[in-house]
Amino acid sequence: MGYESAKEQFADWGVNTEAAIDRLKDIPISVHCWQGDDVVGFENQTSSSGGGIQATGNHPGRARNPDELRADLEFAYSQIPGKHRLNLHAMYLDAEETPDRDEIEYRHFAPWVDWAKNQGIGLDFNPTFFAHAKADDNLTLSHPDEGIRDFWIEHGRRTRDIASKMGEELGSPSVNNIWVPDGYKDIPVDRMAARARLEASLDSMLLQAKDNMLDAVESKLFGIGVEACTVGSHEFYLGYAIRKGTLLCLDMGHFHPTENIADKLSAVSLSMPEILLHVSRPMRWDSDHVILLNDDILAMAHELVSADLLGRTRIGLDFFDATISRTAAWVIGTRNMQKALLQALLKPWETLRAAEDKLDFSARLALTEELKDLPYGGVWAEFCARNQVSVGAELIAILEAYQNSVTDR
Ligand code: RNT
Ligand code: ZN
Repeated sequence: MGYESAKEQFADWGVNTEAAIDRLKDIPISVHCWQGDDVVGFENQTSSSGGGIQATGNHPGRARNPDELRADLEFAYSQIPGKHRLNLHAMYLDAEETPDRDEIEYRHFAPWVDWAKNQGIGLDFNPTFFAHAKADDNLTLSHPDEGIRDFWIEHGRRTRDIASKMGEELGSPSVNNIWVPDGYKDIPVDRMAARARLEASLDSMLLQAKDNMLDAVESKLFGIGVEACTVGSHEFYLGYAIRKGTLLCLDMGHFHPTENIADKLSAVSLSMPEILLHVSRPMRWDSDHVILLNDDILAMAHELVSADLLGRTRIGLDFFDATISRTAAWVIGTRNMQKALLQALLKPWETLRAAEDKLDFSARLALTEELKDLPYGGVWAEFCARNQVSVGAELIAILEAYQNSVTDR
C-alpha cells in the first residue's frame, strides 16, 4: 500500500520506481572485513593497527577468529538487501601457519575463497602495510632502507598474486587496493626523495601484469603520527594512477575537512576508466565513523548516478566503530549507502538537467527542495521486502538479538 502510493507520487514526476529498484539490486558494495574485529586481523591477536589508524571502543562481540568473522558477516549480509562483496585485508589470513607478510600465499586465504564461493560473493583484497614491526616508523615502500622497501614490495607482489587467484576462482576480478601509511610526523627536508622511493617501489610491485585483478592506489591527507607529510598524497596518486593505469581510491576521510569528495568523481573519472571508493565518515579527522545517510553520502550517490559512473566505480566501505555492535555497524552503514543510491536513482534527471541547462536556477532550487518531500521510504521498504530483509523496529530487534548472541565472546 505504502509502495503503491509512493510509486504514483514518483510517477507524477516521471520517475519509474520499478527501474530504480531493479538497478539498485545489482549494485554490489564491497563490505570491509575490518569493521568486524576493530582492524586487528588474525596474525597476532594483540597488535593494534598503527599507521595512524585507530579503532576506539570496547563493545562486546568483536570477532576473534575467521569463523566468528564469517558468522558475523553472514548475519550482516542477511540483513543487507542484494548481493555484495567482501573486502579482505592480508592480515586476515586463515591458516595454521604463521607466515610473515613477505611469505603469504594463496593457500593462507583459500578458506575465505571457499566460503565466498559458498555465499556466492566476490572478494576484494588489500596488502597490509601497517601493524607490523617493519612499519613502526610509518615508512614502508618509501623507507630509506632498501631492505625494508624490498620486504614490503614482496608483500605487495604476493597480494597481487593472491588477488588474481581469488578473482580467477570466483569468476569476478578482485580489486587489490594499496594504502601505505608512509609519512613524517614533523616537517621533512626532502619530500621528493620519499616520493621518488614510493614511486619506484610501486613500479616494481606492479611490474608484472596480472589477470583477474585490478590494482588501486589510495591517497591520504594525514594520519596520527604523520601530521607533517603523507608521502602518498592525493596529487601523488592521482598522477600515478593516470600514468600507470591503476584505479584511484578516493577515501572520504582522506581530504581537508571542507573538501567536497563528491565533486571529485566527475573530475577524476575523465582521466581514468575506473575509480574505487572508500565511503567513510570523518569527524574532525579521519575517524572512520559509520556512514550516516547524510548530505555527504547523498552527494556521492548523486554524482555516481548523475555522471553515469555506477558502471565504472567500485563502491567500497571503510569505517570501524568499536563502541557499538560490529554487525549493526555493517548493516546500518551498508544500507545507508544503498539508501543514498536509491534516492539518487529516484530523481527526475531530465527535469533537473533541463532547468540547469536553461540557467533557470530558481527552478532548479525549487525542484531539488520539493523533491526532498517525496516518499522514498516507501520505495526503500518495498526494495527490502522484495529482498527478504526487514526494516524499522523489526530490523532493530534482529540486530539486537544477534548482538546479544555474541556478547560472551
Ligand atoms: C587508512 C585507509 C585504509 C584503511 C584500511 C584498513 O586511513 O583508509 O583504507 O582504513 O586499509
Ligand atoms: Zn580507506
